[in-house]
Amino acid sequence: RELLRGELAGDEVLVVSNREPYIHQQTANGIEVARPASGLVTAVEAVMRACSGTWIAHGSGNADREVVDKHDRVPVPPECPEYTLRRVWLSKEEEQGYYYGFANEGLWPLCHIAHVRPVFRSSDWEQYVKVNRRFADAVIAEARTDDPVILVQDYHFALLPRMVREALPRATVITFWHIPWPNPESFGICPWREEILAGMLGSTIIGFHTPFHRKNFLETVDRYLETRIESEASTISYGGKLTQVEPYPISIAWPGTTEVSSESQSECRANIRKALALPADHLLGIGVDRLDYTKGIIERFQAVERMLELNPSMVGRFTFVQIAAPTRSSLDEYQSFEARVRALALRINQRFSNGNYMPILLKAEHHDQYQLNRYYRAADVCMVTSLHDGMNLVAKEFIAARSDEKGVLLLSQFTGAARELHEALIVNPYHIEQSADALYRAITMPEAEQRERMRSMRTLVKDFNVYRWAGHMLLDAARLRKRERVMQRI
Ligand code: GDG
Repeated sequence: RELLRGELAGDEVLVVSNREPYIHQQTANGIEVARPASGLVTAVEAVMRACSGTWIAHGSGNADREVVDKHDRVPVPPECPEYTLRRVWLSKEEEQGYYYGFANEGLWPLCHIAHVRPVFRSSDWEQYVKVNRRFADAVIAEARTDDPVILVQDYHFALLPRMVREALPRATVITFWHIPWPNPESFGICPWREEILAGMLGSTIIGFHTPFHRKNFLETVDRYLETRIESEASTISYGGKLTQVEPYPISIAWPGTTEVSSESQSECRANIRKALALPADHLLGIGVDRLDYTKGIIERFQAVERMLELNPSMVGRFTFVQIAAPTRSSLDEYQSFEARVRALALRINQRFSNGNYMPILLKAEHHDQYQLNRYYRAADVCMVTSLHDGMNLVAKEFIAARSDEKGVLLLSQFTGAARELHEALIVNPYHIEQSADALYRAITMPEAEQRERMRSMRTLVKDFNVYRWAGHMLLDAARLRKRERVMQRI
C-alpha cells in the first residue's frame, strides 16, 4: 500500500470501469449504500483507497433524479472518503445495447469457453461505440493534467483507450482485461474484431491474468491486424504506437478488506452451523459466485450428488451451501441458467432429503462481505469449479479467511488461480467423477495435510496481494513514462 502511494506520488490517477464500487439505493428507509458482487470492484477498490484519484463508472442505483443529481460526483467510501466516484448515467437503450447486449451477450461468452454462443447485433455494437465515447469524454473532462495515469477496466471499454489517446497523447493508459482471452479462431467470429483490437492498442500497457491469455492476445493481433510484434519483449507496434502486453495476476487485499469478524474461528464454525440448524460436527462445503453460467455451479452440484451416491455415510453428514448473487438477470441465458440451477438443487435435495436434512442449501441472494467471510471461516471445503475464469477471487478470499490454516480448496483447472494455487485440489469440473472424488478427499483430509496445504497457499496470497498486482502495473508504467520523457528530449 505504501509502495503504491510512493509510486504514484504526484501522478493523477483515473480509473474507468462499468461497475461502480458503491450503489446508492432509494429504499423505504431512505438512501442505502450497497456494495456490488464483483471481483473487479473488490480488487480495484483496494488500489483506489491506497492512491485516491477519481473512479469513473456507470451509475446503477435506482435513486430518483434528485438523489441522482446529488450523487454525480461523490466522495467514497461513504464512512471515510479516500477518493472520488464520478458517475456516468446511461439511458435504458444505451445500457441495453452496450452492457447487456454487446458486452455480456457478445464479448463475455466470446472470451469464455463455456459453450454458450455469443450474440452479435449491429444495434448493440452501435451502443457500445457510443457508450465508449461517452466514458472517454468523461475521462478527458475529468483529467486535470495532460499526462494522467488512466486505468481502464475490462471488456466493456475496448474502444476507449484509442479514443482517450487521441485527445491526451501523453497519457499513460493501462488496460486490464479481467476475463480470459480466447485463441484467434474463437475471437475471429466477432464481426468487429479489428475495431476491438485497434481500440485496445491505444493503451500503453495491456494486462491479462496469465501468460496464456497474453499469448492468445498476441496471436490474435498477429492474425487480424497489420502490426509489428516483438514476442520476446512482448510489445506490439501499431500505427507508430508501442503497446506492452503483460500478465499481472490479480489478487485480494491482505489482510482482507472484509470486516474482521468479532467471532473467533471456532465460534464462527459453531454459530453458522447453529443458524443452519445443523449439528456442531456437521461437514460443510461452501460456494460463492455470481449466478453465472461460467462458474460451473451445475457441475458442482452434480459432483456433490455423485459424492453422496458413492459415499452413503456422508448423507446426513455433509451439506453444501451455495451463495449465488443475482447477476445480469434480465438476459434470457441467465434466467434459464438460474432455473436449471434451482431445479437441480431441488432434485438432489428430494433424492437425499431425510427429515430436515437437505444436502444443498441454495442461497440465491446477495450477501454482504461480512457474511461471506463467516461462511468461508465455517466451511470444511470451498468449491470453485468454474468452466473458465480469468482468475477467480473467491479462491483467494477463502484462503485469506482461514487464519486457522484449516479447510480445503477444491479448484477448477480452468481458472487463472489454478496457475498459482498448486496446493489446492485441482479438478476438471467437466469430469464429475473426479470432482466427486476430490470432494470426498477434501472432507476426509487429515488436519495436518490441510494445514500444510493452507499454510503454503496463505503465504502466496499474502505475498502476491492486490497491491503487488497494481504495483507491478504501475512500476512498468512508471518505467515507460520515464523512457518516453527521455526519448522526447533526444
Ligand atoms: C471477474 C472475472 C476475476 C460474490 N457474491 C457476493 C459477493 N461476491 C464477490 C466475491 C468476490 C467477487 O464477488 C467475485 O469475484 P470472482 O473473481 O470470483 O469473479 P467475477 O465477478 O466473475 O470477476 C474473474 C475478477 O474479475 C477480478 O479480475 O478474478 O475471473 O470473471 O470478491 O466475494 N460479494 C458480496 N455479496 C455477494 O453475494 N458482497
